[in-house]
Amino acid sequence: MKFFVINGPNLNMLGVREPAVYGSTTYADLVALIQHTAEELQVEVEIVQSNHEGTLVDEIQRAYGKADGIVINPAAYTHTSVAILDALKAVALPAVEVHISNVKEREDFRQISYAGQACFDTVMGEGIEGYRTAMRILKKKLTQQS
Ligand code: CA2
Repeated sequence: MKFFVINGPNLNMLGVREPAVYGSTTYADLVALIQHTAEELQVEVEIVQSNHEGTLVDEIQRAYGKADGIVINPAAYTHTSVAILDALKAVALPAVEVHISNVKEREDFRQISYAGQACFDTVMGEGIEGYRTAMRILKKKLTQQS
């Protein structure tokens, strides 16, 4: 079983700025957490991060035929990108949306999630631990399917 974990713009800045919102752990720490979780769950994982909408669309398309499911934090593109929503719909892989912060308690402009409309579950407000939760949820879903 293989997962793609896809991260959107500015998540590479984790731990560098805004620790009150996103915590003080770095992007490298997040990558290590995802890899460790993949080992625990006995799944393969490919982790990607891009600041560019088109690259994120390319990565979602690349998952098609290569991965069994996707965990995605589209970051700011969550709230703007129909292209990412369409890509997730196009590949039709089981996908879980994850957000480090609790977006429900933030600004009005964060209240819409386009990508979330193509995901079967959303995890938010758990900090980077939310990626572990999202990966567990995805593994459970794929195990139930097979
Ligand atoms: O809570 C999340 O995971 C978000 O997807 C993070 C996005 C934000 O636009 C979404 O509304 C919610 C922002 C990611 C930017 O990450 C930074 C990390 C460190 C310093 C500055 C930004």
